[in-house]
Amino acid sequence: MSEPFLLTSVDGNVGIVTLNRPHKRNALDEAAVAELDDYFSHVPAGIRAILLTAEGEHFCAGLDLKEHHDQARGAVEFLKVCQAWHRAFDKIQHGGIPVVACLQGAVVGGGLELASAAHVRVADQGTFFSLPEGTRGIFTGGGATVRTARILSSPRMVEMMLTGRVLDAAEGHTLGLAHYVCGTPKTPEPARQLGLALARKIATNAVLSNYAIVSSLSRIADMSATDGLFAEGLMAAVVQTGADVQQRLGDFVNKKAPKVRLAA
Ligand code: 1HE
Repeated sequence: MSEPFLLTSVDGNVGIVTLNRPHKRNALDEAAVAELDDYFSHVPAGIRAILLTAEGEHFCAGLDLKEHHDQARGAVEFLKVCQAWHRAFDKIQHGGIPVVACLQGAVVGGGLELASAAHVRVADQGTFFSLPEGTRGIFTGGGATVRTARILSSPRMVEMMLTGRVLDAAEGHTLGLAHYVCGTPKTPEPARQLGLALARKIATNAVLSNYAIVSSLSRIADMSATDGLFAEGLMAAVVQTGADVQQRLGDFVNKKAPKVRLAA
């Protein structure tokens, strides 16, 4: 039997999911996508945030081009592969649990599609982003036209795909592909430590607030303004019923809660 693609563990109430195919630069074959789907369909009880990391020098080299080449898939077969990616990545984005991705090295093609499904992205200085589908004679099929285009804007993504431009960590940061950049190239540990710290902090938020944040914003973006405002009100009304709302508000009222301040 082949080694599993995902290594999973638990750190308190943070689930840690590690892409573990470094010898193939964590390229995603059908089995890998099925493992991602399985994990995010059955997140262990009690997990309140997830850290998505990768073994080796590269986060993810995208679609397994060898599998794709060897299978010489027809149109309908590849449509089904893309739909499997869409299902798995939708569970990451809309599963209700915040996902923090730690990026290093190549975040390309389907690797960028995977990173785009995460809610917070922390990159090390050596991270680079690209959508090389045009040069491979294929097209994005893991959700980039929806998720990555919303991060970058469609015109920017068109330019990136046409020219095969490779963005470095600083450019990716400016464009929103990474929310944080830290460490030095080829030393993913600082980014991983920051990612873990952020995941632990996110895990202290109210569960229903986190659910609303990761489940509703992208969906409301698809709605008309009228529908969006109504959905926002409904979501706020549901979050309001959370078990610890009164406690959290009471802590503020009784001056026991931290104030909002810029970090020193
Ligand atoms: C792979 C893959 C892959 C590496 N599928 N096997 N993605 C790409 O176009 C990116 C293709 N990969 C690369 O450009 C480079 O490999 C990297 C920049 C990511 C890393 O370079 P490097 O020098 O560290 O590694 P390497 O020597 O190129 O690769 C090491 C091994 O990983 C090698 O296999 P080996 O058997 O010769 O050791 C590579 O063949 C293998 N490998 N990347 C399969 N992607 C749903 S649609 C999504 C569409 C896309 O994702 S298009 C983008 C595809």
